Amino acid sequence: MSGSSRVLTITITGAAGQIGYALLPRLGELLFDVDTKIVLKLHDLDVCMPALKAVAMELEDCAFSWIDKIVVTSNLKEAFDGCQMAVLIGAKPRQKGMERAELLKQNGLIFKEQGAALNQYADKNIQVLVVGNPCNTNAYVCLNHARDIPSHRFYSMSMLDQNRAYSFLAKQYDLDIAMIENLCIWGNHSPTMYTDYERALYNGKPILEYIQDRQWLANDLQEKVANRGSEVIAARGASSSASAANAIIDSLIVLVDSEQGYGSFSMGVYSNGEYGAQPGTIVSYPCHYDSKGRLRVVPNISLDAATQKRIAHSFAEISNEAALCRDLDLIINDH
Ligand code: NAX
Repeated sequence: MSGSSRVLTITITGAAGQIGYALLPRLGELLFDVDTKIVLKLHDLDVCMPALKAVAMELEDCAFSWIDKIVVTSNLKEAFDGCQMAVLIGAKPRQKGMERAELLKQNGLIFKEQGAALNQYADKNIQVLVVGNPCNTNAYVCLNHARDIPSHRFYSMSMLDQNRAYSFLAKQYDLDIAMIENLCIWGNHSPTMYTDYERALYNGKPILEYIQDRQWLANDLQEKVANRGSEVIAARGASSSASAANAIIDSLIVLVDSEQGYGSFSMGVYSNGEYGAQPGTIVSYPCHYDSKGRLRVVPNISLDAATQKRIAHSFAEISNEAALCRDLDLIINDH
């Protein structure tokens, strides 16, 4: 490393894919300090090595001052050795006609292997963001095979859903998106997720003071957020990449810098049973940094019966996926 004092080692799996391509050039946005540089470890399957080498060439050709070194590998030991932050994107996509159980099984095997490798080779203070779907359950499998790494260091991404909700709301009511806060996602990254508009703020005041149309918020907004991924696939013939990469950057910024004075944000975190979820599963909640600088689920949110019911439905889906993983022998004992 030339003349700089710190390095942050970040591993990206599935780096040769669509999201990887949109994400990698933006990772410099994580550095708030010019003295820090990133060692980038790019992992993908053997068959993708030529494509991944090309991505590395392009990154070199960007002449980024924030890159210390790029490692291209299909070997998990090399990928995770000393890694301080991992973004697990690599996953098997759902094929036409594939049962959800089969999808869970194929991905569960990937995340089981990666959890064990993280446990063996990564820095024990690592933070792991799981993006590959089904991301909540993949994170659950992964942490269960990384028993020496604290479970609360595993996250799944719900920031894209949050960003979609911000955007739909701003567009529908012609709002300044920069003035919206605390619009968070509860539950699974799936159509059962719940967008919590009741606690959202606009210009520091409850958004419900500005928007009277509860029908739109309780129904249309929910559907729009839940269906946006499919809408992009239908239009583009591929799933969201640029917006997913952007949401990864937003999530990582929250994780690397606890001192930005955020309000609430959406993150799939290790549940201790908050608000009735199954303890040990990975659940998206409104999160914040508490007074001690710890990332926590926002406490004492009062939920009316209708909201509670919707959230419970999504929590139940996460529990069912966890049970399926146990049936498939992807989990031996919960943490
Ligand atoms: P691509 O198919 O373009 O790329 C996936 C990459 O993963 C490929 O290069 C593939 O070779 C690699 N891969 C597969 N198995 C692997 C393994 N065992 N180890 C390492 N690499 C492996 O998909 P892309 O569009 O990049 O999407 C990746 C994942 O993100 C998918 O599972 C997708 O469903 C998920 N998403 C999650 C989102 C979220 O909000 N949590 C939103 C975007 C996206 O849909």
